[in-house]
Amino acid sequence: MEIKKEQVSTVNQKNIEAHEGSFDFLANRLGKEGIDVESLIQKLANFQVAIPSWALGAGGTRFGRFSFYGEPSSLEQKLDDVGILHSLTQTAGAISLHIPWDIPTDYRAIKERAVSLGLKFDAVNSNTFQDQKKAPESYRFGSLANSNESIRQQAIDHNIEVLEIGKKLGSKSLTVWLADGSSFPGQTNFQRAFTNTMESLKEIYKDLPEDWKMFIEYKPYEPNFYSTVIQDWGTSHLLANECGDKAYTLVDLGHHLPNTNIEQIVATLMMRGKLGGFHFNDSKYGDDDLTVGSIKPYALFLIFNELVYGMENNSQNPYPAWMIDASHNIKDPLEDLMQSLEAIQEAYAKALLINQSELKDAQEAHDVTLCQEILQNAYRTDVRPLLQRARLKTGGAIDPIKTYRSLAVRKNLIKERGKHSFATGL
Ligand SMILES: [Mn+2]
Repeated sequence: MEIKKEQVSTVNQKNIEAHEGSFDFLANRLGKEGIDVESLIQKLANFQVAIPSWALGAGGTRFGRFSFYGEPSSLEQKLDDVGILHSLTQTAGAISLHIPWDIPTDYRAIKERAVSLGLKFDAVNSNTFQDQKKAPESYRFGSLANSNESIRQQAIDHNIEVLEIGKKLGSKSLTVWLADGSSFPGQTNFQRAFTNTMESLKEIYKDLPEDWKMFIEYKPYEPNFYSTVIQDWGTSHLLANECGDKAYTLVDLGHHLPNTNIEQIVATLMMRGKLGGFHFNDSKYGDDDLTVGSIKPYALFLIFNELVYGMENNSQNPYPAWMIDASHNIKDPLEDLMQSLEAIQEAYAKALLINQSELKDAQEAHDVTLCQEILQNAYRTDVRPLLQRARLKTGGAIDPIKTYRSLAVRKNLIKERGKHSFATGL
């Protein structure tokens, strides 16, 4: 199913009056505060977030999985789903594939389909956290960190194969997340596991094309519960430095222990030019993979404050790769992703409202109260009319979820694909 521009604009007509009223009110206020509303809207319109192929079906937990009807069961259908998201939000202009779940059979056809839907191929993701059918070696006790050389080699070869697939699709980055670690004290030698991981990553890095980046993701626990080899941003940063200029740290919001100051990590990495990518999700306890902004929207805003600051002041840091990394158990995955995109854009827009020079003056005057006022004035502004205007400008929906529902998209997908279609993945 494809959504046509005319369908979106027909629904928009019903909501245009309300939008214009709220937009004019806000634009007037922001204009008086000296904010260039047009350039802010352009920044929002330019901001694109990659959708991972694995978020399009219903996710599961270790207790089971409840299928969501009309799921995409092929790579083509996954592209179509991201196309639906993009046509409504104009913010989801890229897809991130997971290998081996999404190996194309016909590269040319897949590329043509992506172009016709206005989508690019973002980072490709390798998978050495589960065993593949017919693979001679098992990753039960680790992959790139494994003490067994032939297991490490199998994992290195897999990553190189992922690079080859990505090259054929026009992707420009590889994300490596490892489940490697230990569940019991004494199970592994920390130093040898780190060294093995470093040497393995260097082997993969040798095959990285000149114009590619390698993102090294970290996570403190799960599926291993005593230690993980790449447990935190510092370890990832060490490894990225060892590999070279094209290797970066990737921050996943859910991969931190409770109350970690993630915005400070972002600031440090950008200052060092080493923040490569960002995975959005939200959590209450651990790596909960909940909808972005559903639990801690203020923390997300504070992170965006540092991202905006870094994008404006740290030319040594490349433009980060943005991706949603979430898994939805009980909501329609497409609705959930639209909520995530909205929350990301909202946090970004609010961060753009912060008057950085006023904040700097207040910081230097040690006026703590004013510093907080400046941040919270921006945070408390309802920026949704700006997001709506950015979408209108690019042919998206004023209200993506309402439009999705009024076009009965899920019903049409079920009709097309059947009730029990199943998305490949975990
Ligand atoms: Mn992630």
